[in-house]
Amino acid sequence: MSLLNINPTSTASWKGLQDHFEEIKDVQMKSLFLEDSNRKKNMSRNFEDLNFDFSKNRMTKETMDLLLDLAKECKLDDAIAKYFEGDKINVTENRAVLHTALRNINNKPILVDGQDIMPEVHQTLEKIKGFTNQVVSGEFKGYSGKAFTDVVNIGIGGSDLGPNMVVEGLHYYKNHLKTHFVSNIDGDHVMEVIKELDPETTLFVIVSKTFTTQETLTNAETIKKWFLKSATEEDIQHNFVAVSTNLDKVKGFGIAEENIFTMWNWVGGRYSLWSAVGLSISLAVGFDNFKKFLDGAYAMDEHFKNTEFEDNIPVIMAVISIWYNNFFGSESEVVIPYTQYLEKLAPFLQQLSMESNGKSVDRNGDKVTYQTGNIIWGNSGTNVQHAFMQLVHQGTKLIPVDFIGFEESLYGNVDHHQKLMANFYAQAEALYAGKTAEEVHLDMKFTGDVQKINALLPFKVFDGNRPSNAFLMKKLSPRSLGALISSYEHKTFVQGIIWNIYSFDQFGVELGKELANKLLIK
Ligand code: G6Q
Repeated sequence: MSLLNINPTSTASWKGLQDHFEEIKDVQMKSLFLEDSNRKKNMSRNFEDLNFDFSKNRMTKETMDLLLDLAKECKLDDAIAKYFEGDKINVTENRAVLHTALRNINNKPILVDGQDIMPEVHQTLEKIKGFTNQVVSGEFKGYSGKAFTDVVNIGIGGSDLGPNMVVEGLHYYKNHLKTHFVSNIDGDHVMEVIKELDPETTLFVIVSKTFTTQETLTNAETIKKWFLKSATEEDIQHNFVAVSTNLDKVKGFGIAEENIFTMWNWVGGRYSLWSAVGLSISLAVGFDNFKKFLDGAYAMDEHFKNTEFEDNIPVIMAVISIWYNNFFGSESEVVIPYTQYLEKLAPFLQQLSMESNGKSVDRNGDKVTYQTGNIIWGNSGTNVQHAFMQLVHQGTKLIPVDFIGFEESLYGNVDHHQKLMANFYAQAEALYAGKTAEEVHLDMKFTGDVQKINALLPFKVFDGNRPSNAFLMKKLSPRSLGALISSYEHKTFVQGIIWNIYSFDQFGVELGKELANKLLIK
Protein backbone atom coordinates (compact mmCIF):
# COMPACT_ATOMS: atom_id res chain seq x y z
CA MET A 1 0.00 0.00 0.00
CA SER A 2 1.16 3.41 -0.87
CA LEU A 3 1.33 6.59 1.17
CA LEU A 4 -1.79 8.67 1.65
CA ASN A 5 -1.98 11.96 -0.12
CA ILE A 6 -2.81 14.87 2.16
CA ASN A 7 -2.03 18.48 1.42
CA PRO A 8 -0.74 19.80 4.77
CA THR A 9 -2.09 23.30 4.10
CA SER A 10 -5.62 21.91 3.84
CA THR A 11 -5.60 20.65 7.43
CA ALA A 12 -7.23 22.38 10.37
CA SER A 13 -3.96 22.34 12.29
CA TRP A 14 -2.11 24.18 9.50
CA LYS A 15 -4.70 26.94 9.68
CA GLY A 16 -4.45 26.82 13.45
CA LEU A 17 -0.69 27.18 13.17
CA GLN A 18 -1.01 30.18 10.86
CA ASP A 19 -3.24 31.99 13.37
CA HIS A 20 -1.07 30.91 16.26
CA PHE A 21 2.03 32.15 14.44
CA GLU A 22 0.57 35.65 14.25
CA GLU A 23 0.09 35.60 18.02
CA ILE A 24 3.46 34.21 18.93
CA LYS A 25 5.90 35.41 16.28
CA ASP A 26 7.27 38.26 18.41
CA VAL A 27 7.16 36.52 21.76
CA GLN A 28 10.47 36.46 23.55
CA MET A 29 11.78 33.08 24.69
CA LYS A 30 12.93 34.80 27.86
CA SER A 31 9.33 35.51 28.83
CA LEU A 32 8.36 31.92 28.04
CA PHE A 33 11.03 30.73 30.49
CA LEU A 34 9.74 33.18 33.10
CA GLU A 35 6.17 31.93 32.64
CA ASP A 36 7.16 28.30 33.04
CA SER A 37 9.87 27.53 35.55
CA ASN A 38 9.87 23.91 34.37
CA ARG A 39 10.22 24.80 30.70
CA LYS A 40 13.62 23.15 30.28
CA LYS A 41 12.36 19.94 31.84
CA ASN A 42 9.04 20.05 30.02
CA MET A 43 10.75 20.62 26.71
CA SER A 44 13.46 17.96 26.96
CA ARG A 45 13.28 14.28 26.12
CA ASN A 46 15.63 11.45 26.98
CA PHE A 47 16.60 8.44 24.98
CA GLU A 48 19.25 6.13 26.45
CA ASP A 49 22.03 8.55 27.39
CA LEU A 50 20.86 11.24 24.96
CA ASN A 51 19.19 14.34 26.30
CA PHE A 52 17.38 16.33 23.64
CA ASP A 53 16.60 19.83 24.87
CA PHE A 54 14.29 21.86 22.66
CA SER A 55 13.34 24.47 25.23
CA LYS A 56 15.19 27.28 23.44
CA ASN A 57 12.68 27.48 20.62
CA ARG A 58 10.14 30.16 19.80
CA MET A 59 7.22 27.98 20.73
CA THR A 60 4.88 27.09 23.55
CA LYS A 61 3.11 23.90 24.50
CA GLU A 62 0.24 25.08 22.29
CA THR A 63 2.63 25.38 19.32
CA MET A 64 3.92 21.88 19.85
CA ASP A 65 0.39 20.49 20.25
CA LEU A 66 -0.66 22.10 16.97
CA LEU A 67 2.45 20.80 15.20
CA LEU A 68 1.81 17.30 16.50
CA ASP A 69 -1.82 17.60 15.40
CA LEU A 70 -0.50 18.45 11.95
CA ALA A 71 1.57 15.26 11.99
CA LYS A 72 -1.55 13.35 13.02
CA GLU A 73 -3.73 14.96 10.37
CA CYS A 74 -1.08 14.08 7.78
CA LYS A 75 -1.45 10.46 9.00
CA LEU A 76 2.12 10.09 10.13
CA ASP A 77 1.22 6.96 12.09
CA ASP A 78 -0.01 5.24 8.92
CA ALA A 79 3.17 6.31 7.09
CA ILE A 80 5.46 5.01 9.85
CA ALA A 81 3.76 1.62 9.76
CA LYS A 82 4.16 1.42 5.97
CA TYR A 83 7.79 2.54 6.15
CA PHE A 84 8.80 -0.20 8.59
CA GLU A 85 6.65 -2.89 7.02
CA GLY A 86 8.24 -2.58 3.60
CA ASP A 87 5.37 -1.06 1.65
CA LYS A 88 6.49 0.48 -1.61
CA ILE A 89 6.51 4.03 -0.32
CA ASN A 90 9.16 5.03 -2.87
CA VAL A 91 6.33 5.17 -5.38
CA THR A 92 8.10 6.87 -8.26
CA GLU A 93 10.74 4.13 -8.29
CA ASN A 94 8.28 1.42 -7.22
CA ARG A 95 10.47 0.38 -4.29
CA ALA A 96 10.21 -0.29 -0.59
CA VAL A 97 12.34 1.80 1.74
CA LEU A 98 13.95 -0.55 4.20
CA HIS A 99 17.22 0.78 5.56
CA THR A 100 15.65 0.04 8.94
CA ALA A 101 15.68 -3.69 8.06
CA LEU A 102 19.48 -3.55 7.80
CA ARG A 103 19.75 -2.97 11.53
CA ASN A 104 16.67 -4.88 12.59
CA ILE A 105 17.43 -7.43 15.28
CA ASN A 106 14.01 -8.79 16.04
CA ASN A 107 13.08 -12.03 14.37
CA LYS A 108 9.93 -10.85 12.63
CA PRO A 109 10.02 -11.39 8.86
CA ILE A 110 9.93 -8.30 6.63
CA LEU A 111 8.36 -8.99 3.27
CA VAL A 112 9.23 -7.40 -0.05
CA ASP A 113 7.20 -8.78 -2.95
CA GLY A 114 6.10 -11.60 -0.67
CA GLN A 115 9.69 -12.64 0.18
CA ASP A 116 11.21 -12.34 3.66
CA ILE A 117 14.34 -10.21 3.20
CA MET A 118 15.76 -10.79 6.67
CA PRO A 119 17.66 -14.04 5.90
CA GLU A 120 19.58 -12.24 3.12
CA VAL A 121 20.27 -9.28 5.40
CA HIS A 122 21.71 -11.60 8.03
CA GLN A 123 23.76 -13.54 5.48
CA THR A 124 25.32 -10.34 4.20
CA LEU A 125 26.06 -9.19 7.73
CA GLU A 126 27.76 -12.53 8.41
CA LYS A 127 29.78 -12.08 5.23
CA ILE A 128 30.83 -8.56 6.31
CA LYS A 129 31.80 -9.98 9.68
CA GLY A 130 33.85 -12.85 8.27
CA PHE A 131 35.61 -10.67 5.71
CA THR A 132 36.35 -7.91 8.24
CA ASN A 133 37.86 -10.38 10.67
CA GLN A 134 40.01 -11.94 7.96
CA VAL A 135 41.32 -8.62 6.70
CA VAL A 136 41.94 -7.15 10.15
CA SER A 137 43.74 -10.29 11.33
CA GLY A 138 45.84 -10.41 8.16
CA GLU A 139 44.47 -13.78 7.11
CA PHE A 140 42.99 -12.38 3.89
CA LYS A 141 46.06 -11.11 2.08
CA GLY A 142 46.97 -9.09 -0.99
CA TYR A 143 48.19 -10.69 -4.22
CA SER A 144 51.81 -10.98 -3.09
CA GLY A 145 50.93 -12.60 0.22
CA LYS A 146 51.28 -9.55 2.43
CA ALA A 147 48.63 -8.43 4.92
CA PHE A 148 46.71 -5.26 4.10
CA THR A 149 47.71 -1.94 5.60
CA ASP A 150 45.34 0.35 3.67
CA VAL A 151 41.76 0.31 2.44
CA VAL A 152 40.44 2.57 -0.32
CA ASN A 153 36.71 3.14 -0.64
CA ILE A 154 35.87 4.05 -4.24
CA GLY A 155 32.34 5.46 -4.47
CA ILE A 156 30.41 8.73 -4.60
CA GLY A 157 27.28 10.29 -3.10
CA GLY A 158 25.55 7.74 -0.90
CA SER A 159 28.38 5.31 -1.54
CA ASP A 160 30.90 7.73 -0.05
CA LEU A 161 29.45 10.36 2.28
CA GLY A 162 28.05 8.03 4.95
CA PRO A 163 31.03 5.67 5.22
CA ASN A 164 33.44 8.61 5.07
CA MET A 165 31.61 10.49 7.82
CA VAL A 166 31.39 7.44 10.11
CA VAL A 167 34.98 6.28 9.57
CA GLU A 168 36.12 9.74 10.61
CA GLY A 169 33.45 9.99 13.31
CA LEU A 170 34.65 6.74 14.92
CA HIS A 171 38.34 7.33 14.36
CA TYR A 172 39.03 6.80 18.06
CA TYR A 173 37.84 3.18 17.68
CA LYS A 174 39.96 2.51 14.61
CA ASN A 175 42.34 -0.39 14.14
CA HIS A 176 45.66 -0.39 12.27
CA LEU A 177 44.13 -0.22 8.77
CA LYS A 178 44.31 3.21 7.17
CA THR A 179 41.15 4.16 5.29
CA HIS A 180 41.04 6.43 2.25
CA PHE A 181 38.16 7.68 0.13
CA VAL A 182 38.16 8.43 -3.58
CA SER A 183 34.96 9.98 -4.89
CA ASN A 184 35.42 12.92 -7.23
CA ILE A 185 35.85 12.46 -10.99
CA ASP A 186 38.65 14.97 -10.62
CA GLY A 187 41.70 12.89 -11.57
CA ASP A 188 43.83 14.79 -9.10
CA HIS A 189 41.74 13.36 -6.27
CA VAL A 190 42.51 9.76 -7.15
CA MET A 191 46.17 10.54 -7.87
CA GLU A 192 46.62 12.19 -4.49
CA VAL A 193 45.15 9.15 -2.78
CA ILE A 194 47.07 6.46 -4.62
CA LYS A 195 50.43 8.21 -4.84
CA GLU A 196 51.50 7.00 -1.43
CA LEU A 197 49.90 3.58 -1.54
CA ASP A 198 51.55 0.23 -2.04
CA PRO A 199 49.47 -1.90 -4.46
CA GLU A 200 50.58 -5.06 -2.65
CA THR A 201 49.09 -4.03 0.69
CA THR A 202 46.07 -1.98 -0.38
CA LEU A 203 42.54 -3.33 -0.50
CA PHE A 204 40.18 -1.53 -2.88
CA VAL A 205 36.49 -1.54 -2.08
CA ILE A 206 34.43 -0.40 -5.07
CA VAL A 207 31.06 0.72 -3.81
CA SER A 208 28.40 1.32 -6.40
CA LYS A 209 24.85 0.14 -6.07
CA THR A 210 24.31 0.41 -9.82
CA PHE A 211 27.93 -0.08 -10.95
CA THR A 212 27.21 2.41 -13.72
CA THR A 213 28.22 5.64 -11.98
CA GLN A 214 30.64 7.57 -14.15
CA GLU A 215 32.84 8.85 -11.31
CA THR A 216 33.19 5.53 -9.55
CA LEU A 217 33.84 3.48 -12.67
CA THR A 218 36.37 5.98 -14.00
CA ASN A 219 38.21 6.05 -10.68
CA ALA A 220 38.09 2.24 -10.42
CA GLU A 221 39.52 1.88 -13.95
CA THR A 222 42.30 4.37 -13.21
CA ILE A 223 43.18 2.50 -10.05
CA LYS A 224 43.04 -0.82 -11.86
CA LYS A 225 45.51 0.45 -14.51
CA TRP A 226 47.83 1.70 -11.77
CA PHE A 227 47.50 -1.65 -9.99
CA LEU A 228 48.24 -3.63 -13.15
CA LYS A 229 51.59 -1.89 -13.48
CA SER A 230 52.78 -4.08 -10.65
CA ALA A 231 50.30 -6.96 -10.71
CA THR A 232 48.37 -9.15 -13.14
CA GLU A 233 44.67 -9.45 -14.05
CA GLU A 234 44.59 -12.61 -11.95
CA ASP A 235 45.68 -10.60 -8.92
CA ILE A 236 42.61 -8.35 -9.04
CA GLN A 237 40.59 -10.91 -7.11
CA HIS A 238 43.00 -10.57 -4.17
CA ASN A 239 42.99 -6.80 -3.87
CA PHE A 240 39.58 -5.68 -5.14
CA VAL A 241 36.15 -6.28 -3.67
CA ALA A 242 32.86 -4.66 -4.60
CA VAL A 243 29.53 -3.71 -3.08
CA SER A 244 26.76 -3.62 -5.66
CA THR A 245 23.43 -4.90 -6.90
CA ASN A 246 24.84 -5.28 -10.41
CA LEU A 247 26.66 -8.61 -10.17
CA ASP A 248 27.34 -9.04 -13.90
CA LYS A 249 29.05 -5.70 -14.27
CA VAL A 250 31.15 -6.31 -11.17
CA LYS A 251 32.31 -9.68 -12.48
CA GLY A 252 33.12 -7.99 -15.79
CA PHE A 253 35.55 -5.78 -13.89
CA GLY A 254 37.48 -8.88 -12.82
CA ILE A 255 36.22 -9.18 -9.26
CA ALA A 256 35.73 -12.71 -7.96
CA GLU A 257 32.15 -13.69 -7.17
CA GLU A 258 32.98 -14.44 -3.53
CA ASN A 259 34.33 -10.89 -3.17
CA ILE A 260 31.03 -9.28 -4.10
CA PHE A 261 28.83 -7.95 -1.32
CA THR A 262 25.26 -7.61 -2.39
CA MET A 263 22.85 -4.85 -1.65
CA TRP A 264 19.27 -4.35 -2.63
CA ASN A 265 17.17 -1.88 -4.50
CA TRP A 266 15.05 -1.31 -1.38
CA VAL A 267 17.99 0.60 0.15
CA GLY A 268 18.48 4.14 -1.12
CA GLY A 269 22.07 5.32 -1.64
CA ARG A 270 21.92 8.03 1.03
CA TYR A 271 20.47 5.52 3.51
CA SER A 272 22.87 2.71 2.65
CA LEU A 273 25.72 3.06 5.14
CA TRP A 274 24.06 0.36 7.27
CA SER A 275 24.41 -2.18 4.44
CA ALA A 276 27.61 -3.56 2.88
CA VAL A 277 28.13 0.02 1.69
CA GLY A 278 29.42 0.38 5.25
CA LEU A 279 32.09 -2.28 4.64
CA SER A 280 34.85 0.30 4.95
CA ILE A 281 33.39 1.29 8.35
CA SER A 282 33.48 -2.33 9.51
CA LEU A 283 37.04 -2.72 8.20
CA ALA A 284 38.12 0.49 9.93
CA VAL A 285 36.65 -0.09 13.38
CA GLY A 286 36.07 -3.85 13.40
CA PHE A 287 32.80 -5.71 13.01
CA ASP A 288 31.89 -5.52 16.71
CA ASN A 289 31.90 -1.74 16.57
CA PHE A 290 30.02 -1.76 13.26
CA LYS A 291 27.38 -3.95 14.91
CA LYS A 292 27.14 -1.58 17.89
CA PHE A 293 26.61 1.24 15.41
CA LEU A 294 23.72 -0.72 13.82
CA ASP A 295 22.31 -1.55 17.25
CA GLY A 296 22.27 2.14 18.21
CA ALA A 297 20.30 2.91 15.06
CA TYR A 298 17.91 0.02 15.76
CA ALA A 299 17.25 1.32 19.28
CA MET A 300 16.36 4.72 17.80
CA ASP A 301 14.15 2.99 15.20
CA GLU A 302 12.23 1.30 18.00
CA HIS A 303 11.88 4.60 19.84
CA PHE A 304 10.60 6.27 16.68
CA LYS A 305 8.22 3.46 15.80
CA ASN A 306 6.74 2.94 19.25
CA THR A 307 6.74 6.28 21.06
CA GLU A 308 3.83 8.71 21.21
CA PHE A 309 4.53 11.75 19.09
CA GLU A 310 4.86 14.14 22.03
CA ASP A 311 7.78 12.10 23.38
CA ASN A 312 9.17 11.02 20.03
CA ILE A 313 12.54 12.69 19.39
CA PRO A 314 12.67 12.43 15.56
CA VAL A 315 9.04 13.61 15.32
CA ILE A 316 9.77 16.60 17.55
CA MET A 317 12.94 17.41 15.55
CA ALA A 318 10.92 17.31 12.35
CA VAL A 319 8.01 19.47 13.45
CA ILE A 320 10.26 22.12 15.01
CA SER A 321 12.03 22.36 11.69
CA ILE A 322 8.68 22.68 9.89
CA TRP A 323 7.65 25.43 12.30
CA TYR A 324 10.62 27.58 11.28
CA ASN A 325 10.63 26.61 7.61
CA ASN A 326 6.93 26.99 6.89
CA PHE A 327 5.81 29.62 9.35
CA PHE A 328 8.83 31.79 10.21
CA GLY A 329 10.14 31.46 6.65
CA SER A 330 13.59 30.21 7.70
CA GLU A 331 15.45 28.89 4.71
CA SER A 332 18.21 26.98 6.40
CA GLU A 333 19.30 25.09 9.49
CA VAL A 334 22.79 24.77 10.84
CA VAL A 335 24.15 21.67 12.57
CA ILE A 336 27.14 22.11 14.84
CA PRO A 337 28.69 19.09 16.56
CA TYR A 338 31.08 20.00 19.35
CA THR A 339 33.56 17.32 18.40
CA GLN A 340 36.13 17.40 15.65
CA TYR A 341 35.31 13.77 14.85
CA LEU A 342 31.99 14.81 13.33
CA GLU A 343 33.39 17.41 10.98
CA LYS A 344 31.81 15.52 8.08
CA LEU A 345 28.35 15.25 9.66
CA ALA A 346 27.02 18.31 7.83
CA PRO A 347 27.87 17.09 4.29
CA PHE A 348 26.26 13.76 5.16
CA LEU A 349 23.11 15.45 6.48
CA GLN A 350 23.04 17.74 3.47
CA GLN A 351 22.65 14.76 1.19
CA LEU A 352 20.28 12.96 3.54
CA SER A 353 17.91 15.86 3.89
CA MET A 354 18.34 17.92 0.73
CA GLU A 355 18.36 15.02 -1.73
CA SER A 356 15.37 13.52 0.05
CA ASN A 357 13.22 16.59 0.55
CA GLY A 358 14.44 18.96 -2.15
CA LYS A 359 11.22 18.43 -4.11
CA SER A 360 8.65 20.89 -5.43
CA VAL A 361 5.99 18.48 -6.67
CA ASP A 362 3.60 16.80 -4.25
CA ARG A 363 2.35 13.22 -4.23
CA ASN A 364 -0.35 14.17 -6.75
CA GLY A 365 2.30 15.37 -9.15
CA ASP A 366 1.18 18.98 -8.59
CA LYS A 367 3.47 21.92 -7.81
CA VAL A 368 3.50 22.54 -4.08
CA THR A 369 2.35 25.93 -2.84
CA TYR A 370 4.42 25.83 0.36
CA GLN A 371 8.08 25.47 1.22
CA THR A 372 9.66 22.02 1.43
CA GLY A 373 13.25 20.89 2.06
CA ASN A 374 15.43 23.28 3.94
CA ILE A 375 19.09 24.03 3.38
CA ILE A 376 21.37 22.21 5.80
CA TRP A 377 24.84 23.39 6.58
CA GLY A 378 27.35 23.34 9.38
CA ASN A 379 30.74 22.39 10.66
CA SER A 380 32.36 21.59 13.97
CA GLY A 381 32.37 23.78 17.04
CA THR A 382 34.36 25.69 18.21
CA ASN A 383 35.85 26.36 14.76
CA VAL A 384 32.57 27.81 13.47
CA GLN A 385 32.52 30.39 16.25
CA HIS A 386 35.52 32.00 14.60
CA ALA A 387 33.79 31.96 11.24
CA PHE A 388 30.14 31.87 10.20
CA MET A 389 28.51 32.20 13.62
CA GLN A 390 28.64 35.99 13.25
CA LEU A 391 25.77 35.71 10.77
CA VAL A 392 23.79 33.36 12.99
CA HIS A 393 24.15 35.74 15.98
CA GLN A 394 23.72 39.11 14.33
CA GLY A 395 22.69 38.59 10.69
CA THR A 396 19.27 39.32 9.22
CA LYS A 397 18.25 35.69 8.83
CA LEU A 398 16.62 33.45 11.38
CA ILE A 399 18.68 30.25 11.37
CA PRO A 400 17.75 27.52 13.86
CA VAL A 401 20.72 25.60 15.19
CA ASP A 402 21.26 22.00 16.28
CA PHE A 403 24.08 21.86 18.81
CA ILE A 404 25.47 18.37 19.41
CA GLY A 405 27.70 17.79 22.42
CA PHE A 406 29.16 15.04 24.58
CA GLU A 407 29.65 15.00 28.34
CA GLU A 408 33.00 13.22 28.10
CA SER A 409 35.85 13.45 25.69
CA LEU A 410 37.34 10.22 24.43
CA TYR A 411 40.92 10.79 25.60
CA GLY A 412 39.75 12.26 28.90
CA ASN A 413 41.41 15.63 28.53
CA VAL A 414 39.31 17.43 31.11
CA ASP A 415 40.76 20.89 30.61
CA HIS A 416 40.05 20.92 26.87
CA HIS A 417 36.67 19.33 27.30
CA GLN A 418 35.50 21.81 29.92
CA LYS A 419 36.45 24.64 27.57
CA LEU A 420 34.78 22.93 24.61
CA MET A 421 31.54 22.39 26.51
CA ALA A 422 31.58 25.87 28.01
CA ASN A 423 31.46 27.06 24.41
CA PHE A 424 28.69 24.60 23.54
CA TYR A 425 26.48 26.03 26.30
CA ALA A 426 27.58 29.61 25.75
CA GLN A 427 26.62 29.65 22.08
CA ALA A 428 23.07 28.49 22.78
CA GLU A 429 22.80 30.99 25.63
CA ALA A 430 24.10 33.87 23.52
CA LEU A 431 21.64 33.09 20.74
CA TYR A 432 18.80 32.84 23.23
CA ALA A 433 19.54 35.75 25.56
CA GLY A 434 21.35 38.15 23.27
CA LYS A 435 22.71 41.33 24.76
CA THR A 436 20.61 44.42 25.37
CA ALA A 437 21.67 48.05 24.95
CA GLU A 438 21.70 48.39 28.76
CA GLU A 439 24.03 45.45 29.08
CA VAL A 440 26.36 46.82 26.44
CA HIS A 441 26.31 50.14 28.24
CA LEU A 442 27.23 48.55 31.53
CA ASP A 443 30.05 46.64 29.87
CA MET A 444 31.54 49.74 28.36
CA LYS A 445 30.96 52.08 31.27
CA PHE A 446 34.50 51.70 32.53
CA THR A 447 35.81 53.47 29.40
CA GLY A 448 34.08 56.63 30.61
CA ASP A 449 33.83 57.84 27.01
CA VAL A 450 30.10 58.42 26.52
CA GLN A 451 30.45 59.46 22.91
CA LYS A 452 32.36 56.28 22.04
CA ILE A 453 29.85 54.14 23.91
CA ASN A 454 26.92 55.66 22.02
CA ALA A 455 28.67 55.31 18.68
CA LEU A 456 29.41 51.61 19.18
CA LEU A 457 26.21 50.65 20.96
CA PRO A 458 24.10 49.56 17.97
CA PHE A 459 26.84 47.27 16.70
CA LYS A 460 27.33 45.56 20.01
CA VAL A 461 23.69 44.76 20.68
CA PHE A 462 22.55 41.17 20.10
CA ASP A 463 18.78 40.77 19.56
CA GLY A 464 18.76 37.27 20.97
CA ASN A 465 15.58 35.18 20.75
CA ARG A 466 17.34 32.97 18.19
CA PRO A 467 16.39 29.30 18.44
CA SER A 468 18.47 26.18 18.97
CA ASN A 469 18.14 22.54 19.95
CA ALA A 470 20.75 20.85 22.12
CA PHE A 471 21.64 17.17 21.82
CA LEU A 472 23.77 16.04 24.71
CA MET A 473 25.16 12.51 24.89
CA LYS A 474 27.51 10.84 27.30
CA LYS A 475 30.25 10.20 24.81
CA LEU A 476 30.78 9.63 21.12
CA SER A 477 30.52 5.88 20.60
CA PRO A 478 29.43 3.59 17.76
CA ARG A 479 26.07 3.18 19.49
CA SER A 480 25.44 6.86 20.14
CA LEU A 481 26.48 7.79 16.60
CA GLY A 482 24.16 5.11 15.16
CA ALA A 483 21.25 6.47 17.18
CA LEU A 484 22.00 10.06 16.23
CA ILE A 485 22.12 9.33 12.50
CA SER A 486 18.97 7.25 12.71
CA SER A 487 17.17 10.15 14.41
CA TYR A 488 18.09 12.48 11.52
CA GLU A 489 16.94 9.86 9.00
CA HIS A 490 13.54 9.66 10.68
CA LYS A 491 13.33 13.45 10.99
CA THR A 492 13.81 13.61 7.21
CA PHE A 493 11.12 10.97 6.71
CA VAL A 494 8.58 12.78 8.91
CA GLN A 495 9.15 16.05 7.08
CA GLY A 496 8.61 14.39 3.71
CA ILE A 497 5.36 12.86 4.96
CA ILE A 498 4.02 16.18 6.24
CA TRP A 499 5.10 18.03 3.09
CA ASN A 500 3.28 15.38 1.04
CA ILE A 501 6.29 14.73 -1.19
CA TYR A 502 8.25 11.64 -2.20
CA SER A 503 11.47 11.65 -0.21
CA PHE A 504 13.12 8.57 -1.64
CA ASP A 505 13.72 9.37 -5.30
CA GLN A 506 16.29 11.84 -6.63
CA PHE A 507 15.41 12.67 -10.23
CA GLY A 508 16.84 16.13 -9.66
CA VAL A 509 20.40 14.84 -9.92
CA GLU A 510 19.83 13.22 -13.32
CA LEU A 511 19.62 16.13 -15.74
CA GLY A 512 23.13 17.42 -15.07
CA LYS A 513 24.52 13.89 -15.50
CA GLU A 514 22.74 13.50 -18.85
CA LEU A 515 24.03 16.83 -20.09
CA ALA A 516 27.60 16.01 -19.03
CA ASN A 517 27.39 12.77 -21.00
CA LYS A 518 26.07 14.62 -24.06
CA LEU A 519 28.93 17.09 -23.82
CA LEU A 520 31.40 14.22 -23.68
CA ILE A 521 29.97 12.60 -26.79
CA LYS A 522 30.26 15.82 -28.88
C1 G6Q B 1 21.71 8.63 -3.05
C2 G6Q B 1 21.86 8.84 -4.47
C3 G6Q B 1 23.29 8.99 -4.96
C4 G6Q B 1 24.03 7.68 -5.16
C5 G6Q B 1 25.28 7.94 -5.99
C6 G6Q B 1 26.13 6.71 -6.22
O1 G6Q B 1 20.67 8.44 -2.49
O2 G6Q B 1 21.16 7.88 -5.14
O3 G6Q B 1 24.07 9.84 -4.15
O4 G6Q B 1 24.35 7.09 -3.94
O5 G6Q B 1 24.90 8.49 -7.23
O6 G6Q B 1 25.40 5.73 -6.86
P1 G6Q B 1 25.94 4.27 -7.01
O7 G6Q B 1 26.10 3.67 -5.67
O8 G6Q B 1 24.97 3.54 -7.87
O9 G6Q B 1 27.30 4.39 -7.69
